[in-house]
Amino acid sequence: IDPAEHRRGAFIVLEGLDRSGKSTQAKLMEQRFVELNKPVKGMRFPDRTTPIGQMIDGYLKSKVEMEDHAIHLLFSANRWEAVAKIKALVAQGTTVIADRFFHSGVVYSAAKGNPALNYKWARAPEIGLPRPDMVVFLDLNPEETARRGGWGAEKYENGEMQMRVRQLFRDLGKKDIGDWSGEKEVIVLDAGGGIEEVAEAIWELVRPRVEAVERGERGSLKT
Ligand code: 2DT
Ligand code: MG
Repeated sequence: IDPAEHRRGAFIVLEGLDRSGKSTQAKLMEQRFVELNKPVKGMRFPDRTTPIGQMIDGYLKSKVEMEDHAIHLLFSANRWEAVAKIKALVAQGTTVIADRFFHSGVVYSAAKGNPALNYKWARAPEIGLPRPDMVVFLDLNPEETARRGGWGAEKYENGEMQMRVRQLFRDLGKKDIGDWSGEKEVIVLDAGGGIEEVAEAIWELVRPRVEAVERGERGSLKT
């Protein structure tokens, strides 16, 4: 038996402000895996294709209003409904690259400044979700992302909100995940360079982590 057959895939998440290049970079990372003949699957959150995702889409497009806690729980539910698929893919050895995951959930809700919805409350429904092997935050000044255009049509796409989101992500860059591994919640990466330059910088971070997963050093997916 080839032990490689039993190795799990990695679970990698890209986070960033709107228009920070996440989707482009997720695609480029996916291509690297394809070129290396490693099985890979891209996912994105919110997944607007499910019934819950359609409700979220309506909210983000301001077609419906929703109470802050209620929409938070829908974003979370939209992840929970994908858990079985993520676990199955990873277990079969496929690396999953997600464009946003629960850190966006916690940070965007906490950034709203609703005193009844703090970080701790927002984190609670995410407890038990698979924990990514690595979360990379593509750090960019909101003034720069605004310059890239295509911004302002959806909820949260305003300068003030984006500033708060950025600050909270940067704070997570200093926060330990709390399991004594010394790993941080997110790795903050300067995403101000060109597309290829940023892709290379992401790959330099991700590759060794993926290789550690492949060597079996990181055990099974944590929660
Ligand atoms: P996209 O532009 O990437 O489609 O995201 N958001 C996202 C939340 O508020 N909570 C979440 O849990 C997630 C995954 C970030 C649409 C917006 O939804 C925000 C931007
Ligand atoms: Mg967006």
